[in-house]
Amino acid sequence: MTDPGTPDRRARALAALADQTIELPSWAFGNSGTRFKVFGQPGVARDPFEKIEDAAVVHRFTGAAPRVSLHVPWDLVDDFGKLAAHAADLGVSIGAINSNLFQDDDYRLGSLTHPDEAVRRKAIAHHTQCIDVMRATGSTDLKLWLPDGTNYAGQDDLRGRQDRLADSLQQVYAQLDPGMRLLLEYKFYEPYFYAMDIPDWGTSLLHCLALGEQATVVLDTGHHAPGTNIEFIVMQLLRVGRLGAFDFNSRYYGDDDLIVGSADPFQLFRIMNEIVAADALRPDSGVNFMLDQCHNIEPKIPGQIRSVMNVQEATAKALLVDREALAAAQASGDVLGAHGALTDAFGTDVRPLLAELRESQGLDLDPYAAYARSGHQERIARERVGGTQASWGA
Ligand code: LRH
Ligand code: MN
Repeated sequence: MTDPGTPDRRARALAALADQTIELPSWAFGNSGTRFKVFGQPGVARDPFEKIEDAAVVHRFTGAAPRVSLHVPWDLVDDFGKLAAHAADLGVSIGAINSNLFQDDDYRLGSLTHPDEAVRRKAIAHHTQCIDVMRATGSTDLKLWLPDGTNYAGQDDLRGRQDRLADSLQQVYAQLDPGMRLLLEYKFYEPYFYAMDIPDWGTSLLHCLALGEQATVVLDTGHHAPGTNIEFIVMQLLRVGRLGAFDFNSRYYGDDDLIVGSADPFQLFRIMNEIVAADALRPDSGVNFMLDQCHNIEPKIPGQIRSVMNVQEATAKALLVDREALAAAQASGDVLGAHGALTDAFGTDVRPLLAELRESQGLDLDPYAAYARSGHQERIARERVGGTQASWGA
């Protein structure tokens, strides 16, 4: 049993954890569900301003969530400068701007891949709008999940769609200002079931390499076939310098968008272990750690607080891996010794270390419990009456 908690390793872990930031998705604060039902809940945000207020509450209790990503058109407002100022007043900032190509009838047979040039032009123009929002909010990340795909073999020419996609992406990429990035997200199935046009990391990477340095891959942890070794993909994308961001969540079967680490905490640990091993936790590593979740049945703000805490816990365990012992065991072919170096760290209770971090930041040692005691949830349930609750898709 290696001792993962040497004073020196704990000190380095505390320093790295103090710099860790996790970006929250605005849509996590709206109602969400499945095709069967979208449930309402008391106190849910009714507009982007209230979504940002909720995100700022998560940051106030965790100290680790200073950015909120927006989704266009779900978060459309008349004045994005005003929204960004509202965020700044609350101690947070606007993060990635997400485009939306998955709720328009014109995109039934595709958007950036559509056979009809006019439809592709419309989808490209949507990104022009998103880039204008970025200029107004000071955002640097344009996040593009491509929902395009086909449902039946032969429905369309797979190669033709790739060629049209490459051309459309080039036209979007050409509009980026220096310092801006295109984050290209893949997904292996849904909303199409025969072929998605960007189904995997390799396809996203190929398009990013063709576009240029400002194009990187988004890895959504819910977008892989069951059993996929996601940390291998993390390692490979870091190795080629093209891991731009994570969309953290967890799943049992499909793209369930559940609380990160709730379904498979060991997988989240293995992912963060590759991040730490590649020294990619640094704020300037270029990896944007974002959540992409839906709290269908549980309260939104506590759900996001628990999510941030889960990422911090997995990160703390990864930072406590005895890397010298691991490297020595790997070099000497000590299979179980090497595996043990990871499982020892994973088995470490890091809550005292995180309590120490929060104490040093003037935060409550247990943000989740502190929020429950704060009465904030009851207050917004009382105050937010009338109007229409924000909802996935509305
Ligand atoms: C697609 C996705 C994408 C977002 C959406 C909210 O499944 O992961 O990142 O646009 O969820
Ligand atoms: Mn996602």
